[in-house]
Amino acid sequence: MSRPVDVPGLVAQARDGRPGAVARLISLVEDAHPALREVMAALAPDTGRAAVVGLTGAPGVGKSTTTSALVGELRKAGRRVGVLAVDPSSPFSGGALLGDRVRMQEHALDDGVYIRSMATRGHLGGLSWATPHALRVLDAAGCDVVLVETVGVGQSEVDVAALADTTVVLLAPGMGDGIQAAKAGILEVGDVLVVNKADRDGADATVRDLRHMLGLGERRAPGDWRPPVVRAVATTGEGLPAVVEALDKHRAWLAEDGRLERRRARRAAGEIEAIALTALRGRIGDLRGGRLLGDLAAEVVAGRADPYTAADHLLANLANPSGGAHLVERGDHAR
Ligand SMILES: Nc1nc2c(ncn2[C@@H]2O[C@H](COP(=O)(O)OP(=O)(O)OP(=O)(O)O)[C@@H](O)[C@H]2O)c(=O)[nH]1
Ligand SMILES: [Mg+2]
Repeated sequence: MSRPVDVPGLVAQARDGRPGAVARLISLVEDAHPALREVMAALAPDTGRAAVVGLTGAPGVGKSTTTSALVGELRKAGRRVGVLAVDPSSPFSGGALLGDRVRMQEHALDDGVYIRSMATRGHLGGLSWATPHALRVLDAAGCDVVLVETVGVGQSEVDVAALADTTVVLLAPGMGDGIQAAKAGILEVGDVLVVNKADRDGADATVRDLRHMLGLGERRAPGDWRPPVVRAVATTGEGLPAVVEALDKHRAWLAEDGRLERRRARRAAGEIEAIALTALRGRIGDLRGGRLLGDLAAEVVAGRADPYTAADHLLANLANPSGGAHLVERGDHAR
């Protein structure tokens, strides 16, 4: 499966913004390819420039349409844009996101735009390291802004916020969207709130509700960020300049007082932890020819050991795999 990869060559091409190389590198991420370690090492010096913007919101609220409109707006200003459409519910690329790709086709021939769908379900921990790795690739490839859209499922809203420098929460008029978002804790992660579909009835009421809710939750110190509520019609591009302005303002606010560095340090810590945990799981799986965990589980099921003792045993074997201590021989299960 893992055919040899010319990492230095690919990385050099990606740094020049060559789409084929960027695509190949992100595929390596999706495949959890063994060459990733070398890829990430080679990319590291070129990362840290891109502004990462996450877009989230309920299904159908207009995330993809807004992403596409944002690309158009950012391109007017000559900025290089990456788009990562992340589907945490699917192990396949494309699929659910195919429709989005079609919509994105107006940007397909623009070499200042790189668009990619990515499936992350194949990985333990879902988004946990695949998306940050793909962000590194796009960052090193010279994207000024990377837009990350997730399919609106469950916790992914909050996950995407943990990855982004700036999180855009999209809402639409009606359906008590604002209230639902507040309940789900989505409003808290929003640095910019966009009321999309403002061409529909009820947009004013939704904006008012949101401002009210944000006011209620307010315990802000001077200098704290106040999430602006911006009205937009993604299908026509109306309001999109105001969205970009809000993103830039948030970016400028982040640049003060080391906020951006702190956010990124938190993100890097999560990424390191995710890699370490994945490695740890792999090592646990490999213990005693891949049988130790199963053997211990059988002991626990049979009532000959408790799960804590079994876990201690697993950890002891990790620290000293050749130690050869056996749970049963040690008599930990005495009963
Ligand atoms: N009237 C109106 N329709 C919109 C607007 N923005 C998006 N739509 C429509 O709403 C539908 C859903 O838009 P998408 O952009 O696919 O929404 P999404 O949030 O990406 O949806 P999922 O990826 O399925 O969660 C499409 O039919 C869009 O054309 C808008 O501002 N006004
Ligand atoms: Mg979509």
